[in-house]
Amino acid sequence: MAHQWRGVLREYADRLNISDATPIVTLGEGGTPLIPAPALSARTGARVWVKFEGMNPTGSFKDRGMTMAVSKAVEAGAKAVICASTGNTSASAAAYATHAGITSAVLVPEGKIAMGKLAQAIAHDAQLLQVRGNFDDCLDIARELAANYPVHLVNSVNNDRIEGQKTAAFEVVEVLEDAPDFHIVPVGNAGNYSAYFRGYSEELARGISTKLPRMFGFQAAGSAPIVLGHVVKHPDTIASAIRIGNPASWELAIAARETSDGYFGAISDDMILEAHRILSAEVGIFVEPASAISVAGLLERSAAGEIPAGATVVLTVTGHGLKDPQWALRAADGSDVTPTSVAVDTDEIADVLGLVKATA
Ligand code: AN7
Repeated sequence: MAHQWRGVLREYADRLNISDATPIVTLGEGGTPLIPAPALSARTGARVWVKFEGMNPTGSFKDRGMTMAVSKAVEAGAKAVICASTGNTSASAAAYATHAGITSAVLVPEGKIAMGKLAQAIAHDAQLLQVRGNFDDCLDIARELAANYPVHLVNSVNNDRIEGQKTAAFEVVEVLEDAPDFHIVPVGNAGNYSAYFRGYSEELARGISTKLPRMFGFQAAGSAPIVLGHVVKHPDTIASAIRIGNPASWELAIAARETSDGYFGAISDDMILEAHRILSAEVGIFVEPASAISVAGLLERSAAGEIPAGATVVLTVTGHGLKDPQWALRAADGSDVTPTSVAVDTDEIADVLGLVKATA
């Protein structure tokens, strides 16, 4: 029988805290492609690879953590899960909960999550509430509810989430046959940054890899608490997934940066959108704006002379472009892109396309 990828819990059963008693709730997450990006290598002189996490079942990296968190919740007898979310966590929690036959409640900041993600959570039958506050308010309330009511918290403050997400680092090491020199991720709650660091640290300890990558994380300039060193009360960015002012994994992330000789930087929304265009139009990978910050971060660090020629760099792009596609229809000058309309007329269309008939 042809081999089908079995999801991260089964593929990495020996590396995770699961047992025969753990009911495995999976939608086949993980096993995502690590794609060479020649256009980014040409721009930087580094050897650049893109870990395309939009290829997960609900279109983001959250599925790696959610298979673990929901499986462990069901093992513990939970009948309901709860999370706060900027969108992707809610879509993932809703899908895994419904697959397990339990309910999900999700709290999202009103009017501030991408339509694709809102649609996913609703399609997967979540009890979705739009809170008139920001993500940080939603997370405070989700934690309070989980502490006082019979609902299981599946935000990344739940260590099971980080455990599941560390598997992405295992996959990178398998493909490259070592850790890369640099690993770049977008940062919101800094859960994923911390998860990659954990995964790479475990590979090094097992003797599978020879080094830790330098972990580079990027936040949106209007929403950059770790870079600034203080909570941002009113975070703002078009990259709604990482519009987070008080990251849950702040301390883990600082420790990971110190151990890996890493870096946190801030990127403007304009640069995020520029990187989004480059990744779409030059590499052929469509992501949501928050994910494009990995590309923007690479270009910024490269321009600053901080990425040596020939270095191996892995960029995680965290969420699929179809979740929040509107940004592709905005030109570099900010105007709307309007596709040209033509008649049902081959000659006219050839002319508009600039095609010249081949002569015999
Ligand atoms: C596409 O869905 O926090 O630094 O509630 O959706 O681990 O938080 C999403 C975060 C990066 C940041 N890219 O990861 C949520 C949520 C995308 C994301 C991040 C998120 P963390």
